[in-house]
Amino acid sequence: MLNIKINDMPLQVLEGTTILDASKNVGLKIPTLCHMNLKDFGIVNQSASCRVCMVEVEGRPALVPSCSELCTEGMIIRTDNIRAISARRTAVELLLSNHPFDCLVCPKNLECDLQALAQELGIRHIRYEGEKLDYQKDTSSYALVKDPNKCVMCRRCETMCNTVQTCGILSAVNRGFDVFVGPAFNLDMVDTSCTFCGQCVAVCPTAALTEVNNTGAVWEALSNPKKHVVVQVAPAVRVAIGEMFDMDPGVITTGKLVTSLKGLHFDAVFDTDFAADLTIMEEASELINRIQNGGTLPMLTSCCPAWVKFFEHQFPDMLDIPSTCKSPQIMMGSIVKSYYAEKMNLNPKDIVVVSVMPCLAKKAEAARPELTKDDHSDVDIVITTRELALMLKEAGVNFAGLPEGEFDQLLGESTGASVIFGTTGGVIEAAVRTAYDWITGESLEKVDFQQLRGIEGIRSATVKVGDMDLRIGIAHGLGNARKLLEDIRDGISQFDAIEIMACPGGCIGGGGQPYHHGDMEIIKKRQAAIYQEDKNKILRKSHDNPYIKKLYDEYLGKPNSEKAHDLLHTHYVP
Ligand code: HC1
Ligand code: SF4
Repeated sequence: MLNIKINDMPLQVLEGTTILDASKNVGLKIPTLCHMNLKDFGIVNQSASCRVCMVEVEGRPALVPSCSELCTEGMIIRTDNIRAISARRTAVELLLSNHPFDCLVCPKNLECDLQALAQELGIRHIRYEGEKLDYQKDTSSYALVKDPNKCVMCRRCETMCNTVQTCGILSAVNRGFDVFVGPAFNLDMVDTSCTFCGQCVAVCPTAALTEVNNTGAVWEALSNPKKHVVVQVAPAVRVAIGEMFDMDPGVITTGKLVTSLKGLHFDAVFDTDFAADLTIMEEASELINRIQNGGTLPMLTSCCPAWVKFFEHQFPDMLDIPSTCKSPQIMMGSIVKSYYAEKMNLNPKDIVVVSVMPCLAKKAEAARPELTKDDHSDVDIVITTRELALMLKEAGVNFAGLPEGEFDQLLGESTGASVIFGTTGGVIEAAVRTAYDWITGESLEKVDFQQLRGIEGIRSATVKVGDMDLRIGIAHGLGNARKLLEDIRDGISQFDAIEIMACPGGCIGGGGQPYHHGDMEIIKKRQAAIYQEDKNKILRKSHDNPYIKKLYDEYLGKPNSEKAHDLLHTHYVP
């Protein structure tokens, strides 16, 4: 233990503690911009580039950045004197000196950390005038927009992309005033191996990286009387959207969400959870088939589109191991434009399927050419949790005060198994619940598989299914996924089934969710809410969903039937 003093307060801290963390532990706030410590995921961005967190250390002639300076025995620190405060103001003024001043129309207006800092530090006048950059925005992808003019070189996106996701897309381009973070040779994002996971967007403090905003397209569809507009909502949205309306993280808002969407006049409000149940029917059948008939193992889950893009780019030699199942979002679109269209006597071309997703990669997934059939896409427009919240704000909806609504049938009923898709470990737990019943011919009583839950990046468990030991691997975050796959390729690990989600925490931590500003407690509260929602359900196994049974009886036949294959399965391209 080290003895230190912060602002005259004697403290004991562990060796290796930074001044910033020591201050935080005793409730002192030192402002930062570049710093990011997602400690449960072992992620720290310590570039110390913004110089906003400067503090005074007795005996040191210059101020020091508290995010990277470690405490030493006897250190005497001042975080609150005028010298430290004016250094912070100067650092922020310098950042603002060449930053665009279009805050009122900026996509990050009121969500921007730089704007918040200027406000907190009482900056009313900028003493410096720097040269403004005038780069083109990169709007090349369906998922994200890169505006180099708003980059403050905090390098948070780089840490996410290169260290956590191991995608290696982002690094410093140019030098001096012209510097910004982008792909090598300033390539368009669409020409890189970007997975569109959106984790760079999730941590960008300004609007240098934002999502492609599709809210205009949704308003347009809703105002077109010739279109039948159907909306679906992903599992993770319901435990996070409340945060955009001052509700506590982890409040379950499923019913309010449905009411809010009906209020926007969608013609039908369906649940992606229904399609998650459908995914389990197909995926569990595929897994059992592979196990019993000597197929390729392990089978990898395929519902996360950033993960799909990652293995297509990084593991082209292993394209036979992922499940061929389309993701629940795409299965829903496919069923809406076939089964539902037939039932409602609608031409699929007159139906617009809108998805509300916690994810940016879902935007790119919907645009994949192989997910287009007979000249129409399975899903037409994807908006994120944040975009839906913005639409509801535009419409003046008092979200927190809404009554609880119910999803529409035929495609609105779901089980607890589908809800847990929203968190790491949930998809495979849902698959095990069904595979167990199907393999043993018995009805599993205890459906909570605690051994598959948690927040560690790579987890493994063996689940007894009758006489069989089902070996399961789980990874979240693409860096963890890479490690797991490399171990499989090298024969170090052997599994029967593996779940991978690209975002830390799974979809609850998706790039389209309300910004958590690095507070991991928020992710944990969303996760707890997902498991609570599962517990609240009367039915907790996908194959018990009566509307899923109806869909197979009336339309698809059996899981993995020819029709199911045609509508619900896909292939991968290296
Ligand atoms: Fe997900 Fe999925 S769980 S991928 O995280 O399989 O986005 O929420 O919708 O499709 O169901 C996301 C969430 C989501 C799909 C499902
Ligand atoms: Fe990297 Fe993901 Fe951002 Fe693409 S979307 S640049 S892969 S962090």
